[in-house]
Amino acid sequence: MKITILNLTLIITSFALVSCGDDSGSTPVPTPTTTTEYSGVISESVTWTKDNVYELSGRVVVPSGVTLTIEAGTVVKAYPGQEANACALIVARGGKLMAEGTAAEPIIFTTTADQITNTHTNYPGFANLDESYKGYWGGLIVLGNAEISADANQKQIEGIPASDSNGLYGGSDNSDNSGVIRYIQIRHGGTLLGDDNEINGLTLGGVGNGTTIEYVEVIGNVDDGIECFGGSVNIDHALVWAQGDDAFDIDQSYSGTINNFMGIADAESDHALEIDGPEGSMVGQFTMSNGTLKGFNSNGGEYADFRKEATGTLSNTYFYNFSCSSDFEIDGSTNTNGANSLTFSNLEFNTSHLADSCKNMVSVICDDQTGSSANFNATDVLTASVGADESKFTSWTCYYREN
Ligand SMILES: [Ca+2]
Ligand SMILES: [Ca+2]
Ligand SMILES: [Ca+2]
Ligand SMILES: [Ca+2]
Repeated sequence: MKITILNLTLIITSFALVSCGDDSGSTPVPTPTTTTEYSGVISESVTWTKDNVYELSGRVVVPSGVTLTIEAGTVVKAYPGQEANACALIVARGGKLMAEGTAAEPIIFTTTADQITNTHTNYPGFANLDESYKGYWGGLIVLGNAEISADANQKQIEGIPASDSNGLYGGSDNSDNSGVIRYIQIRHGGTLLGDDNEINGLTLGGVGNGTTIEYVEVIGNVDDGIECFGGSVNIDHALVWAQGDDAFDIDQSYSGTINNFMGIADAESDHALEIDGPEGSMVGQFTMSNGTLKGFNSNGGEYADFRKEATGTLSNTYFYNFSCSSDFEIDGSTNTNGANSLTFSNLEFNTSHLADSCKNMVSVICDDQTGSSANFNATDVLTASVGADESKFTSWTCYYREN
């Protein structure tokens, strides 16, 4: 498929000067002048600039050998699409995304129904849509050549039809570089495609640790906020708010580090953490540290589900506001990856909001713990002494702007 670029609208540039004769005011900010629509494969490297609005239709692919650069402050809006034609931005293996926002000017990926622009008075907060609006488009999918643990050394990513080879991920290069993602928001995505065929806010398939991912917020996604299918990329400063499934989901022996993370559940959320084990012979170790995870006390949001053979370390993480029925589950009677291959340290649970009968959470939630294969070190607290450094999120996320 070739790229189509349509200049849909040309809005007369307007400057927000109250009086033409008054030159003492602040510098006027031009409104975006052009809306540019993309669909299909981007055939050559291109830069998207903040003076335009970019609209995505169907799958938009950054293929091998091509770099998509997105300027700080750029707003990218996606059309809804249906099922196999759901709208997503896909960085294929060998392609690069250089999306370098700043705290003052994050890059926003959202739906065409969202009226936010970089000149909106509430940018980068909400315009007309809040976190409850979900599933208006797909999401951002980055695929790389790093190792995955699966029944083959490359797989087709969820949500992309098997006929599209740009959906393949996995390989042997753990230092693979898919670019830079910094200060971005991903809003209102997660179009459902059917069973086991879902789009997360940020999907990372076999992404290597030459890639930089830091300061990411996912808001109101139907499925998971961030899901890692194998790969070795590290993620710093990630916040997921009001996801429909899990805030952070790990599969296929993801072996990177997620450091300084937050998950804020709503009534529709499932687990804060859902961690699966290897699906092939490669056994990788995930590392998650310095997290703050908020449940939804009345009915939504479980703590965590560590599925059979999950292998790695969760440390310095604070859980609060979860419901009485929430569980912290460790599946399987044995972990053949070796004793102590799943380690929890310095976990704190605040259950002070619950009825007395619900307060002994640590023993309740570990009822599926499996002896030496999982070390558990947790305390019930009133005030957190571990958790995320929230100062990394306060100035640029919707969550902190709106709460
Ligand atoms: Ca998912
Ligand atoms: Ca789940
Ligand atoms: Ca999930
Ligand atoms: Ca999963």
